[in-house]
Amino acid sequence: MTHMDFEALVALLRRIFLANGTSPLVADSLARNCAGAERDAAMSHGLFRMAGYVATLRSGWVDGRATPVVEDAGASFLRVDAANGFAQPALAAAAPLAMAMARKTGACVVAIRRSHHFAALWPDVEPFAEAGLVAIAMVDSMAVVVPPGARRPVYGTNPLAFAAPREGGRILVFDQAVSVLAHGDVQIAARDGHELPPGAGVDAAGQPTRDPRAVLDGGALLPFGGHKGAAIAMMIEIMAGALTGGLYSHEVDWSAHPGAQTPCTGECLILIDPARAGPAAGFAARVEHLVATLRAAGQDRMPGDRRFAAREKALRDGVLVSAAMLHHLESLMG
Ligand code: NDP
Ligand code: PYC
Repeated sequence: MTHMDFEALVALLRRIFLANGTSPLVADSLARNCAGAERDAAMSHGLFRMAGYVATLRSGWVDGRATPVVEDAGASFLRVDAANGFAQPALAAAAPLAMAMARKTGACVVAIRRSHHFAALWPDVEPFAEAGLVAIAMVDSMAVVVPPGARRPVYGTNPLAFAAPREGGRILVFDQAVSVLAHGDVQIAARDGHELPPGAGVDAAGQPTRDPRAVLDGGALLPFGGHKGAAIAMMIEIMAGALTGGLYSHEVDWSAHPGAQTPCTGECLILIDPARAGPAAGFAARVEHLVATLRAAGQDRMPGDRRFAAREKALRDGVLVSAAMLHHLESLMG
């Protein structure tokens, strides 16, 4: 195991993306995102994902040099055509205008279509909360989640991320898949020979299973909370796959591109300026009051706490990377 400086890790991943044909802008964006996930111990979307990015780029399914097009669709609505490229550079292209619109009108919807999202979603909301806005992001993915009573998967693992400013420059963030487990965690469990928790998935015959391979080989994941999680999955399909003009998870068809792993769907981001509801400092204080109440009631871990602690440690000591992973990353250069 080596402790790697975070910026050195970003630079290594950047070289891998460039070596596999992305533009410098896309390489910067994805390298920082993926290294950031590893730094934050968000392992399901950290270095483990690099092989999938590279296989997808090599398959021709995604355009690693796409130039997103930002379209002004109203006082509080931006449409973004990611042009079959990655979602993160598309969001970055829209972000300055989206923030200005949210500040001017109180809110802004950013509707991104034809976008590949293969990452954790918190990087898409955190910067906005750090800038004083409330941010909610939704992405649909690929059909691996079976709705209650259904015989086949229809929904994606559809993450939902929320971030709000707190006092003292801090933020409150959650980011969660709509399935009991992210698909990435099922792949990691299969790789490491671990069982899934009960109630996470079914096998190809629709029977409950704790075997990650059975879920991956024709089985499916289940939404968290039964029909309640399924309703959130449905909302995310509509917000990210319909409102944006993108695809639903069940419409993703990469069969002509062996090796492709990044779903090409849509992303919906909603920004709200809390200053419109009263002084911004008052909103942050209200969020802080809720956090204090939760802690006083006995909840000692807020969403985001674990990641922020991992981030602080990694920025101080370096990101822990195994020799085997470094070797693997080198092998992705060409
Ligand atoms: P987790 O279940 O690990 O965590 C979900 C949220 O709950 C996090 O904000 C986490 O905070 C928080 N949390 C976890 N345990 C506790 C606890 N005991 N008390 C309080 N809060 C807690 O995430 P998922 O497995 O659902 O998702 C993992 C990642 O996968 C996400 O980043 C998601 O965006 C990504 N994903 C991406 C997809 C895509 O299409 N791009 C599809 C599906 C998932 P903390 O992070 O601090 O632990
Ligand atoms: O982990 O579920 C997941 C996932 C799907 C697409 C990217 N990540």
